[in-house]
Amino acid sequence: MNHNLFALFQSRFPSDRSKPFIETAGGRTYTYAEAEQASGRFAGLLGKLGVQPGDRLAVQVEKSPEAVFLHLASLRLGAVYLPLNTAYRAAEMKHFLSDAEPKVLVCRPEDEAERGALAHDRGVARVLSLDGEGHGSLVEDSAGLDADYPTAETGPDEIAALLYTSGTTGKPKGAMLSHHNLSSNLLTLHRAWGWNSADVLLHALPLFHTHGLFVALGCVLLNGTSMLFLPKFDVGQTLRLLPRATVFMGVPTHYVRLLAHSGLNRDACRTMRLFVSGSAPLLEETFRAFTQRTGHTILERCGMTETCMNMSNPLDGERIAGTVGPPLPGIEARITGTEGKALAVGDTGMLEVRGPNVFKGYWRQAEKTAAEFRDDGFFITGDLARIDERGYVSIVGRAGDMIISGGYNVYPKEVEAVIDALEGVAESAVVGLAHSDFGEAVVAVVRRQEESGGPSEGEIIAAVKRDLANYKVPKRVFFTGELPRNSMGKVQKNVLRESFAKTFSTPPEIQ
Ligand code: MCA
Repeated sequence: MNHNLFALFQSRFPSDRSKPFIETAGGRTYTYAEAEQASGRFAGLLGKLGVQPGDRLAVQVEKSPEAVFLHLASLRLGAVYLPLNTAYRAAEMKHFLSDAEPKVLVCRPEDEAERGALAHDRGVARVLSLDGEGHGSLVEDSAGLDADYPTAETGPDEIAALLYTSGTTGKPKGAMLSHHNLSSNLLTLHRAWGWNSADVLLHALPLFHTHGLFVALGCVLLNGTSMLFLPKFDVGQTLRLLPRATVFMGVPTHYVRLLAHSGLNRDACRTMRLFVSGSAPLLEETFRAFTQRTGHTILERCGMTETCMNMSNPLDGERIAGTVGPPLPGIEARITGTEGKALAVGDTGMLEVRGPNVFKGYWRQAEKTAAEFRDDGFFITGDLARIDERGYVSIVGRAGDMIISGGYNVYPKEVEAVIDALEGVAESAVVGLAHSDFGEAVVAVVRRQEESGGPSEGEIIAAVKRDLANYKVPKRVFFTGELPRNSMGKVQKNVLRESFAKTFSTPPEIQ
């Protein structure tokens, strides 16, 4: 049996390949035949460029149907797909390209010169381009190639994708996801969420993270049906297309913004059967407001880059606000205290999970991988949680200082390193403060070497904007003469969160 994820997807394509797969916001439709042929041609080109099974394929491109076909091509080749957030700046890309050592990089045409130089300096054999409209050397150079590319035979534990997730030390680590990690989890989700032949997904998520690339796109591919495909989330476009969809997946910010628009009502949701939320905690007020407004109860689930999905509220059964539901079938969850001892039902501690969905480890980081697994194979998620008597899991916090802003993980150390390197800055502490749109917003508290001298708030924000992805940039920078520390000398970020929460004004109401 070929465990290649593409082979599984292809086995579920409609026998009539002329069936629609993607309909873009502009109304253009791509069939399953086009997906099969384009991904075959792309695989043929990448193979000609020397991409072998196990080689990394780095991709930093705008969301487009061709980007989906490129992901399928990578799977067909048995290559390791490395999707990169389009907001990543050159400084971040240097790390990814040095660490992953991809054979080929596919980037936006406008980035080709700068990213191309970075890539060549790090031994990348070839740089191809792809823009949001489906043009670029990837498409041109593969145009005449044979579309019938034989899917590589892969074992279940071979790596299908490498997704970087920052670490508390600030340097992102590559999470290795195998073909079986993904196929087992997607088949579980497809069943658990009741996918059927009438389903149409409204896809408004980016394609460079688990939620949009595996959970949303993967369920559609397993279902062999179509999706309405937005280049990025837009409230108006979403409301326009909802009456033609049956399933929507989003982060809490999507739901907050939809609720802020008077166009969200029962009529707009008349064809919908399922709204899924994840990537960040859904506020109970958002959960309730959405039910009141639309009559639909959001299904909140929980996952990680390292595990894809772990828990989910039930499709049929009570969906409880503030919980992410019980573990999915085939996945075990437990709460542990110090030294990994299992705690009693209802107690709060570290959430650990075990199952076929749990990744193969961090790329070239054996020690960090070992540190995050127990001897019995449970993965230490870093989330603080409790499990109630019905088995429903509630995430109550995070062990580290990680901030989740609009569904993206932000690790304070990465931002603090940029600020601390600035002339005139003595030290900084980055925390997440409540934000009505993004859930949490990145905020920096800075102690300057001189009370009055040193960089201004605007200069600090500009400096971070230069080096890091836009969503990591502090929304505010506050100055202080002293950072609060505990007896061990560790900065007390909880104290900062309390003292600055009052001063951090929430943004003007969204439309
Ligand atoms: C954009 N901005 C943000 C964010 N996104 N600021 C903080 N947090 C964000 N997430 C800022 C930009 O820097 C810019 O500021 C301004 O907002 C407008 O940028 P734009 O790109 O237009 O923003 P947007 O279109 O409003 O995007 C907000 C968004 C987006 C739709 C919530 O962030 C998004 O699509 N989030 C989804 C993330 C996701 O897919 N997460 C799944 C990860 P300025 O103008 O000052 O530069 S997978 C995962 O978490 C696990 C595995 C799981 O369980 O799913």
